[in-house]
Order: sequence, then C-alpha cells, then structure tokens
Amino acid sequence: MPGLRGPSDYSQEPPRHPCLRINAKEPFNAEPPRSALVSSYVTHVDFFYKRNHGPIPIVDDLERYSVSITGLIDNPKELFMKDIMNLPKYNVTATLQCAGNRRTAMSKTRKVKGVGWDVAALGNAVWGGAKLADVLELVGIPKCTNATPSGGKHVEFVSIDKCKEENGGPYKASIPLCQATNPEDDVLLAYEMNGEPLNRDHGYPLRGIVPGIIGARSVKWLDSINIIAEECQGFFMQKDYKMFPPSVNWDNIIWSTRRPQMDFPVQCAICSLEDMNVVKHGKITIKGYAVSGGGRGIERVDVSIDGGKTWVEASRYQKTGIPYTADESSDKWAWVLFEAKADIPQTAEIVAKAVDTAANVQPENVENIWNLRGILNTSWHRVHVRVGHSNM
Ligand SMILES: Nc1nc2c(c(=O)[nH]1)N[C@H]1C(S)=C(S)[C@@H](COP(=O)(O)O)O[C@H]1N2
Ligand SMILES: [Mo]
Repeated sequence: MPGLRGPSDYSQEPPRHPCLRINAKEPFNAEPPRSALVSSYVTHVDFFYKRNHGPIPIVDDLERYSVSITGLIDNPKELFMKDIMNLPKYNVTATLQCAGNRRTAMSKTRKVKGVGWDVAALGNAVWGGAKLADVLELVGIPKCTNATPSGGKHVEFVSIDKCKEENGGPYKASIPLCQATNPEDDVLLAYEMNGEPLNRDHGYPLRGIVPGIIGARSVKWLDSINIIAEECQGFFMQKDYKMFPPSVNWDNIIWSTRRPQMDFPVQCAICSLEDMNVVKHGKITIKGYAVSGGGRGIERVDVSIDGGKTWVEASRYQKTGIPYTADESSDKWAWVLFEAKADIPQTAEIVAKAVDTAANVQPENVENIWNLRGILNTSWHRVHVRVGHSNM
C-alpha cells in the first residue's frame, strides 16, 4: 500500500461541518439535518453523510499511491493515479444510500443492532473518475465479461482502514464481474466528488462507486482490486448487510442462508418537517427525496395528510423548475426531489410513499419488514405535525 496508510486510532481525523448530527463518534458516522439534505439536488460535500467503520486513512504521498489489480488474471498490474486519470473521465450523478438509512425508526418496533440513522444516510453527488470497465481492460479483461479464462467471476475491492468487525483488517466488498465490466452500469473508480478531489472522509484518493446498489459496496480508499472466483468472504458481505425475515433473531441466525444485499428497493422520505413539528396555520410545504435501485426511475410520489386515508400526487424534479420524467433526459442513478403543498388541520399525520418505474411500492408498515440488523427500512415515511405558535 505505497503512499496510503490506515491509522489505528482516531487522533488524525479530518475536520467536519458542525451542522452534522453525529450518530457515532469513533468510527465517525454522521448525517445532515433533514432540511439541509433537500436544499439542493446535488448534495454539498459538507452535508453528505459519512459512514465509516474505522479511522480515516491518510495519504502520505500521492505520487507513490497505487492500486494493485490482481487475482485470476494473466497480467496483474499496479496502477498509479496518473494511469487512472489518463483513462477517459466520466461524471456520473448518483445517489449513495446506506442500507441502514432510517434504522432508528425500525428500532422503535423492536430493537435492532447497528448505528442509528434518521432519514439522511444518503446523498446525491457528481462522481468523477474512470469507468471500472476501462480499468479492467488494462489488465486484459474485455467489456461485458462474465468470467475470466482462469475462472474469475467477481471483482473484490479492498481498502486499508482498520475495522473492528474485520479484527483490525480492512473493509472489503465485491460485485459481479459482469457488472464491473459493463460500461452501461457506470461503475467508477472515482477520484472526484462534485468537481473537487474526493475529501478524506469520502475516500481520498480513490474509491469505488457502484450506482444503484447499497452504499456498502462502494469501497473507499482503495488499496487493491482482486478478480476472484467466489464473492468476497469479508465480514460486510457475509455477516452484515443481509436482509433477514422478521422471524430471525440473534439466537437462530444462520448467515449463510441469505445473499449479501446488493440492490436497493424504492425509498422516499419527507425532509421539510421534523417529527413532531409545530407549524404555522396555513399551507405547509411537504418536500423530500425519492430514489430506487438498479437505475429505476421514480414513477410517482403520493403524499397524505390524514395518515394514508387519502392521497395527492407530489410534483417531482431533478433540475429546479423542470418537471421530472423517467426517461433518457433524467439522471437514472440519482434521486428525485418531490414537493407538495397542503392545508393541514389542527394535527396531522403526514405520509409519503413512492412508486418506481417497475411499479414497486414501499411497504406500509415497518413491522412487516423488521430485520435484526435494521437494514432497508423503506416503509411509508410518516411525520406528525401540530398547528400552533411556531417557536422556530
Ligand atoms: N473502506 C471503506 N469503504 C466503505 C465503508 C467503510 O467503512 N470503509 N463504508 C461503506 C458504507 S456502509 C457506506 S454506506 C458508504 C458510505 O460512503 P460515504 O461515507 O462516502 O457517504 O461507504 C462504504 N464504503
Ligand atoms: Mo452503509
């Protein structure tokens, strides 16, 4: 790991914006306030959630930094930043969402294990970098390959951060080779976020970005990329980030019975209101985000002010003032913001639910999708408000 090092304590963490709500200090896990999250379509780096499993790595010497590409291939290679930057550069607007987004609300049903998150463990950024498909071509793997001649079927990303769950070893994850080598899937080795070099929290100098799937597979601070026969056997693939049914608890869990979660289901949340807000009499604005996995667009966002008895359709947009349509003109990997205005009675339960372009809908209640790790809480999002003298 030339030029890059993973500290074993938290004495050299980067500075962070004071507005962030800290969910865990060490490792550092934080999200922005709801209202800041939807103040712009592209999330400011300061407001982008930070999800870490160890101390933030340090680049000592960018000139010496390289990522090794090894495994079931004929020509293993060390790639330096200049090799990666010499490849065609792509800017991909993609939403990254932690599978644990909205975990705190799931814990209210029955306690779950994991860092608690409100509704802002996600963000939308313009990621700049080389396509992994182009990088893998440099080591002799053609585009859209299912398996290498020596049996490589998965691409494993390995970092250098020291994670407790890995007994001090690095964070790692893998994706199928066919996804990694398909240019249409827009998998990046990213060195930029919103036009600036990545900052330390988000993976400086180089990270994977895998659009359309849970954030856990977008490995930061890359050290090596391995072409392997089976999916990565690391903790975060095999003993975490799996979706179990509500009947499974810590006494009867058999991790190997479930696949690592990859895809993200349809999700939405209201961000203009906190639970429980006191609002002024008159029209209120109900604003939030909706996003689905797999590059699926958002077909509709329904909003209710009576707990889900009656609904109105919210307006949707990616670019301010231009109505969203789920076609080639939209950013397929990115969230869609929504807005509706409503006159509310004295008290109201405001609800939002989204429908994606495959007609997938969000489940009504969190109870039915409860799982012991508290992942993928995509239940209808509800906030309670009361009309009164605002103290804001
Ligand atoms: N090396 C490394 N990569 C990582 C993680 C990590 O702890 N270490 N966390 C993962 C998880 S669970 C998520 S949700 C995203 C968060 O990315 P962000 O901190 O840039 O928002 O990074 C992923 N990549
Ligand atoms: Mo995550």
